[in-house]
Amino acid sequence: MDRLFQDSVQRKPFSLNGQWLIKYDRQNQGHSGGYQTGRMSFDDEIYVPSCWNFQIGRYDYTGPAWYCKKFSTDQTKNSRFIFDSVSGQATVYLDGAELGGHYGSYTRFQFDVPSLKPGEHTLVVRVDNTVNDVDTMPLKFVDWYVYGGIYRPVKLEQFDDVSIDRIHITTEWRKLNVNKVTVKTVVKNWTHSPYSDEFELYIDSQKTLQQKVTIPALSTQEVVFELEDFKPQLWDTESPKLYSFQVKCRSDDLIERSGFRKIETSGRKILLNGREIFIKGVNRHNDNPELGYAINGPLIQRDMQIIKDLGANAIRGSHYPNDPLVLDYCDQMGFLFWEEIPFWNHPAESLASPVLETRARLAMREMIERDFNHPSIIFWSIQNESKSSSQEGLALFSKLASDIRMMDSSRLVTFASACGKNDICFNLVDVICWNTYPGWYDDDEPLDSLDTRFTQILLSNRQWLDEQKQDKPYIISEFGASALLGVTTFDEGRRWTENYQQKLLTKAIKALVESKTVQGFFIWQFCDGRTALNRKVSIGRPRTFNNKGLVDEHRNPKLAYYSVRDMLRDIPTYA
Ligand code: ADA
Repeated sequence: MDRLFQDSVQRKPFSLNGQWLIKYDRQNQGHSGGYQTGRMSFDDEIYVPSCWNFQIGRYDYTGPAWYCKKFSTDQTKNSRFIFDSVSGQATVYLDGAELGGHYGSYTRFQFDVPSLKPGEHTLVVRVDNTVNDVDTMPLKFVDWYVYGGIYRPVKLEQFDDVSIDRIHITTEWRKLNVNKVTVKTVVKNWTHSPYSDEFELYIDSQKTLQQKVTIPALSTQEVVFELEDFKPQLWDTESPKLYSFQVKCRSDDLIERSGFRKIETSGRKILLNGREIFIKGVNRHNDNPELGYAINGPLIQRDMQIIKDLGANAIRGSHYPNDPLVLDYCDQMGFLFWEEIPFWNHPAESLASPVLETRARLAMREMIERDFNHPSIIFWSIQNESKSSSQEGLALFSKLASDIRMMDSSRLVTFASACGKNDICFNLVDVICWNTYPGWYDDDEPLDSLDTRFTQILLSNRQWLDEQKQDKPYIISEFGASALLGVTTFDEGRRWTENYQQKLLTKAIKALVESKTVQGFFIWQFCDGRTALNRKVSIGRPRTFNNKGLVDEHRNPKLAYYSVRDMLRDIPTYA
């Protein structure tokens, strides 16, 4: 996995990025045609990581495609093939034999091959980004672009005898002080004999603890370090202090980076290290007009700088697990991050599907396992705008909420509701989040009095929450208006102009701050982004883009960007 820091000293990973061959398989003939061997004729070459939609003529391709890469190794070694993200259903074949499959477009998966023989190998991946109306994540009806392909890095790691597979750092607090830090690692012994070794923990390159451990043959075991006297400086938005944790033994090491902060609620307040915070956030798709989901490091860094400059302190990673690079930047730049699974506008019938349940719970587990150590993440979100007013929603979201709390009790649970006062799932969450679009999807009110209308909505929602005994923080997780870059006017009431968006957002933010009803907001959205091509979505989306960005898809600022920046910079993060 590409990170912003060195994640191992001893490992020499073998990158499988670069040129691959690709065969599109619209008729789904690959299995009967023996494509898993990689011996068919191909349509093209393709660079990995990338989205195939950027190949000429493939901009709208949805369905299966077969990727193939040949590579050579020179010694017999225990091998692990790691895929950071592949769209939809991936099935991986090595030298014609199936290694396994994985469903879920935005998380990491891997396959282990003990004692891989030296020589030339053929790696084939069948990638299928087909979506339907029932049990895919996301569904066919979605307001962003479901790109296809192998769009995050692929690599091969090789091990002699053991591999240190994961580090999870948990903190036990005594009031606002770190009482104990536990560094839990998972170690795999690949060999047929027990492995005994001294395992060492280094914090910021200082050897801190060590212990002798024996891992039984062919098994996986936890090695746990407990730090009773470690008193770290805390991480916060102003001073995002990070520490490096290296666990090493004779034949492997793994480095993680983390920080220490306490996030909790107290009545309606959200407290970071005991201080009440106000969230000034933007929603961001990890997308780019030339690269799609394969948006790279420099472009991600630039987005982060633009958002910092805007005066925001938080980012919602709408609507799927983000690239680990985004999270690394958030950690080191002091952003608060909301992460969610691609559960978007699923109707009640779909929420009852056992296949969807399995997929959603897997996505949640993989996201939390992968991103557990990022101090920037404060919210795990169950879903966006799915039917949380239905019994089907309540049943499934209850399971997801308890899955989250079982895996990680140190963060806040939420979801973005579009059901408003009909929602029956607010008991499941720590923070109530509500998407609302006054002045855009409802046109009851002239733009001039929109601040009054926005305030009325907020007050009435808060009052309703009080009646429901939901004494919890309340956040507006989406609001906004579309504007086409360059379309300006003297007539501010004209939709789609930069002026309308500017006025709507400034009035909304004023109401959000002055009404004192919310603990924060996330503007929809940071930048314009490509949306689905089907008529149902694109008919209301000029250029087939969701145009509600503060900047357009090339990150050129609209008028609203400057006005919002002036406002956000003046809103303090800490009360
Ligand atoms: C929804 C949804 C977003 C986007 C937005 C809009 O609330 O969560 O993904 O589609 O509406 O622009 O309408």
